[in-house]
Amino acid sequence: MITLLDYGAGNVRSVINALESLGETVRVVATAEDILSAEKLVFPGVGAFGNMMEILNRKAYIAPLKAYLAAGRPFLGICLGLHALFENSEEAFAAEGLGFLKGTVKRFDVDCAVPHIGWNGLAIRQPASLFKGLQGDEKFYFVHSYHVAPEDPEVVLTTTDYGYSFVSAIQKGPVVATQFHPEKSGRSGLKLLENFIRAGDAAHEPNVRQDHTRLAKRIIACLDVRTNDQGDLVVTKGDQYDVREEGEVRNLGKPVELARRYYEEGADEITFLNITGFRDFPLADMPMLEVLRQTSRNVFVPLTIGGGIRNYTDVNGRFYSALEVAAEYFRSGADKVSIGSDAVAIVEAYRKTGRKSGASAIETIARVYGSQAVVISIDPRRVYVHAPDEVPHSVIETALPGPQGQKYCWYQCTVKGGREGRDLDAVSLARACEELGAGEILLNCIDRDGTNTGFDLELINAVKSAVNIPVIASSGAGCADHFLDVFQHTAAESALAAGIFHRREVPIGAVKSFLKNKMEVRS
Ligand code: 1PR
Repeated sequence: MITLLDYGAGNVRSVINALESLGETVRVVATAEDILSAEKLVFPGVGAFGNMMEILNRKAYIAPLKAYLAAGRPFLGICLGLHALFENSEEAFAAEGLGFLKGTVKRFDVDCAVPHIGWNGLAIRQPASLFKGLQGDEKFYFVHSYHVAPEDPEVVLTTTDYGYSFVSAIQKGPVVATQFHPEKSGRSGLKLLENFIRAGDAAHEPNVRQDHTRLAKRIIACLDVRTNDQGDLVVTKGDQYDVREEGEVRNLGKPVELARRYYEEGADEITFLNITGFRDFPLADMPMLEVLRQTSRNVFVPLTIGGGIRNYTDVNGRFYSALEVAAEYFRSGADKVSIGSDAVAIVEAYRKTGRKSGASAIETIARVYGSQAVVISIDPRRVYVHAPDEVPHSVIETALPGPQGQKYCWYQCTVKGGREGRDLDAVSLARACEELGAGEILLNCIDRDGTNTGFDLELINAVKSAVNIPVIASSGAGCADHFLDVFQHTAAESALAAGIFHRREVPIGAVKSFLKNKMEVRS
C-alpha cells in the first residue's frame, strides 16, 4: 500500500491514477498518524511553496513528516514535494521548509521562457534503483519556475539543462524526489514509479549517459468539446470557429476515446476546450468533469481544460468563484486550466484601473496552484489597416496584405468563441496576462482555424516577442511541414492541432518522425 500526502492543491488525482494503474492501493493521508504509519510515502505537489508550507503547518503535518524522513523510510517527493525537503525557497522567503536537505530553492534566472514547461531529459549523475529498466535517454515532463540547489553534491541523482544545468532529482538513502512529474511522463514515468514501489535496493546504471539534455518541442492534440443537437457530448471541429456543417454540429468522435488514442499515438499533451463554456454553468456541466476523470485514469500526459473558467452565479443564486471552478477541474484530473473570454474581461478592467485587483481568476488560481497551471487561450482575428497609427493597438507590418492592399494589421481579441470582437489586441492581452501571473499562452487564430493552410507565423512572432512565458502555436496545421515551419520561424515552445489529427490526415507519430533529427522532439 502506498500512502499519499495530499495537502489540497494541484492534481493529486493523476498520481493516484498512475499508482493504481500499477496495481497499487493508495491511502490518502487524513491524519498525522497516517504519515508516521506509512510503508511508502508519496508526496506530490503542484502550486506555490508558501501556500504548501502554510497548509502543512495548519494540518500539523510538519513534525510527523520530519520524523518519517529522519527515520530513513521510503519517500518519493514530486515537484513541490522535492522543494519541501529543503530549508527555504525564493518563492516565499518567510516560509520554512522541512530542512531534511541543506540548501534552498531558486527561481530560474535564464534567457528562455519561465516556467520551464515540457519534456526534457535527465543527465544521470549516479546509479540508482529508480533507473531500473530505463535506457537513460527518456524524456520526462517538467513544469516549474523554481528548482532546488542542494549544498551536498552527493545527493544529486540527475541534472537537466534549461538555460543552465539544474538538479532534477535527488536521493538520500530511501528518500528520493524528482522535479519532473513521473505521473505525467507516459510509459517512462510509470516505469520510474514502479521502480520506486518495487525495484529493491540494487542500483542501476542506464546504458545511455548524457551530459546535457534538451527540452523537446511539444506536439499537442486539442479536442473542442460540446453537446450536439442530440444531447451527446462530442469532439467537434470548426472552420474558422464555425462547427456546423449543413446545420449539424460536426461529430468527430468521443472525447475520452480520442484522448486515449492521442496518448497512445505519442501526443505530448492533450487539451480539452469546452467551447460552449461561456454560456453554460461550468460546474453544472458535469460531463466535462467526467471526461477528465475518465481520461486521467489511463492517459499519463498533461491535461489542460478550458471553457467556462470564470466566476458565475447559478440558477439558485449561489456564487462560485473561478478558483472554485478550477479547483473542481484540478480535482478531476486537470493539470492546467485555460481561461479565454474571462481573460479579456480581466485585462480590460486591469487596463482601465492600472491596478491588479488580486481577485481575478488569473491571480487567484495562480496564487494557489502556481502560474504554470494558468493558460490563457486567445482567439484573435486579423484586422487590416493602411497605417500603423490608424488604431491604438499593437500593429505589425504583414507580408500578407489585406483585401484593399493594406500592409498592416493588428490582431483583435474576441470572446464567446469568436462571436464578439473587443477593442483589445492579442499582444497587449498576452503581456497583461503575464503580468497578472499567467504561465502560458494558447494562441489560436480564427483566420487559420480549420483551414489547413499553416500557422499564422506573424501572429505567433508578435505575441512570442512580447512575453517571457511559453506560447503554444495553434490553428491551421495541415501537414507535418507546418510544424517544422512554426518551430523554425518562431520561438513557440509547442504547437497544437486538431482537425488533421481527428480526421487521421496526419497522425501525431508522423509529425514526430518528420521533426526528428531536425529538432528536439520526444519519441
Ligand atoms: O471563453 O474561457 O469559456 O473558453 C472557451 C474556449 O473554447 C476558448 O479556449 C476558445 O478558444 C474555445 N472555442 C470557443 N469556440 C470555439 C469554436 O471553435 N467555435 N474553439 C472554440 C477554439 C480553436 C482551437 C483549435 C485550433 C486548431 N478552437 O482549439 O483546436 O484552432 O484547429 P486546427 O488544427 O483544426 O486548425 P472560455
